[in-house]
Amino acid sequence: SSRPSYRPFDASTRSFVYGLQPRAIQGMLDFDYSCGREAPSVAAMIYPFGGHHIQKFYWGTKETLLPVYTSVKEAVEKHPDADVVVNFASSRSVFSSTLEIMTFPQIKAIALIAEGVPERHAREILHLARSKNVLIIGPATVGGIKPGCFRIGNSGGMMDNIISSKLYRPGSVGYVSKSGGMSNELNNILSLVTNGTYEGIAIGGDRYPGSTFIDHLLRYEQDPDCKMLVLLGEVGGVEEYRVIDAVKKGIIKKPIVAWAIGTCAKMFTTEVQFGHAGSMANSDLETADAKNAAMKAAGFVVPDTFEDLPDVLRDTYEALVSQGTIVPTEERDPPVIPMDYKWAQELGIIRKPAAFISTISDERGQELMYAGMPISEVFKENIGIGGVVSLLWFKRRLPEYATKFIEMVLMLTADHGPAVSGAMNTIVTSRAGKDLIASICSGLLTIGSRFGGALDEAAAMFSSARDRGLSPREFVDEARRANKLISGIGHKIKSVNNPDFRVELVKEYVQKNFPTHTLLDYALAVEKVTTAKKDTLILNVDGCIAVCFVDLLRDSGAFTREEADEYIKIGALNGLFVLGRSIGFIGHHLDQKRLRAPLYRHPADDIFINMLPIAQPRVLAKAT
Ligand code: Q5B
Repeated sequence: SSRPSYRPFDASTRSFVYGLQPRAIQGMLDFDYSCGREAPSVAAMIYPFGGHHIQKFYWGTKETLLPVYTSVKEAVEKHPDADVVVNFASSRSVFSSTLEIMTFPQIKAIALIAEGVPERHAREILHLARSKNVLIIGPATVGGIKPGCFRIGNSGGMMDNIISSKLYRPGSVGYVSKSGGMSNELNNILSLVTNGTYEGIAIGGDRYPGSTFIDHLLRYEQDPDCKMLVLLGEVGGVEEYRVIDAVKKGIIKKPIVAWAIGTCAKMFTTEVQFGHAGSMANSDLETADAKNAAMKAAGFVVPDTFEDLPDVLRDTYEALVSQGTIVPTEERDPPVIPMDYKWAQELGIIRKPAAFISTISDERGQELMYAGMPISEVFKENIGIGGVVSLLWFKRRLPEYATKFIEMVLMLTADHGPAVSGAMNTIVTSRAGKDLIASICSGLLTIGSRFGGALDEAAAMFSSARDRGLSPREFVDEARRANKLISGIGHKIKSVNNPDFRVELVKEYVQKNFPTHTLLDYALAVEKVTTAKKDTLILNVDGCIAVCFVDLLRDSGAFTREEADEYIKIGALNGLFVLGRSIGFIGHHLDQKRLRAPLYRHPADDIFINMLPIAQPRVLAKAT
């Protein structure tokens, strides 16, 4: 890479993220976008499991795709411009993955996010990284941030925090701290009292971090764009003394503001271990007070208390401005970062018209609801399948005689033997090796105006005729004149002498239980006329159910007249036959599978095949 070694990250840094971390990657891409970067800082993900694939991310308001490779080797070969790895591998696999990553000289910096990495592993990584000149940040860290350029993983917090701390553009202050949380605090303070962060690294709280305070401060010292240094140390360890040494030797010359956290440790009577593995004083030298005093003595700007830190930062910064070392640039407007739709919706700040409306059921709450009735109530009240149909089809409870009627219809339309056209198709499809859904769909698709699907039209024809005041004979004559079969009349095998018992059962139930059955009576009068002509022209099962359902819709008191008419128009009644007969079709499919029935081929001698001679084309006389 063309970057100087003191500047491992810039606005063209490209990285790999090791591990599947879509949220962190989206955070990095949102940061990049806010900085006005031309290309995302993440080139690809590396994840050894689950195979090659691509994942989709937002790039501003648009979307972009990132590849997921299963090996570091492939990622490195495909993206020679990427020289940083943000390694999210767990404490168990971080050691082996980092050793593997370091076999590729293309990689110049690795951030190790995992906590709980064994110290022996951390030291080995550190040792190898030194020999290979690889910068290691971590383990046990959020990483760091280079405003306007590059964000390691989740560093800097949520996007609103990044914007309010002005991390979308570089400032002049380079800091190094142990903790990611304190880094966020520093970013905030620096944005308020200086022109902001130039680069901030959280080295992590372990005893053996891959890089320490001095490594980063020496980089900042060399970097001409970094004008002021901040060291946020803490109780435990002696790393601050290495910085003191460098200042004393004149290796670090830039103004350095410093504070060691943990001065309160002296208020405890025993040794205190703070949140970090390394934050415990093992000698007087390692106390925060000793470090603050030594840093002050060496010429660092050390406030009296942590609360005074913003003041000394401001003073130091303003002195650099008045010297002309820092020339504040004009502030640009904070970038507008598109908010995730889901998040904005959760905050209640956007709305959009729904593409679908649904009014019958809802599974989003604690309990599934059918038309407002919790599923537990459905069982407590024992409303049966008829009750469930009335809720989901008609969005209301129907009187018991009506729900029992629905159940009766489902029971007596459930099947009518294997010879009916729908069952035949189910059987033939099943024997062709198809599955249950394909087989029953084949049967269901046969239901139509001639077979099983005559209910809606029967309801419409009979009620229209009756409503128009036609006598049964006038109705039959009108249909004949119009050359129209009356839906609900006629049967292939049932007749006056071979009555359909299903029809008898329906008639008996309705005459006994319905408050009125005027359309049934009308249909029976029509049947008298049609059967006088031919004894198979009976009121069939479709017709009988249809006219009875019209009586129910119109006279049960549960529907308005408009609703009753609408249900006929939108095909609710055929739904009864479809639902009922599905039971039988499923039975036929299972039956064929159980019987291991082979592929069916219809015997050719049962088909009259006659190839009519092809008409000879007339030879047209050639125009001369
Ligand atoms: N003619 C059902 O026909 C069938 C007439 C009519 C006036 C009529 C036929 C029809 C209307 C549709 C209907 C539901 C195709 C039937 C069902 C479920 C099932 C099935 C199962 C199960 C029977 C002979 C003569 C001709 C016709 C005249 C016939 N129908 N006139 N109105 N509706 N009905 N479908 O026996 O003068 O001789 O030329 O389409 O309601 O599907 O079990 O199988 O549970 O699975 O083949 O019960 O009626 O009679 O067409 O030879 O006609 O009667 O004009 O007169 P067929 P065709 P003409 S229940």
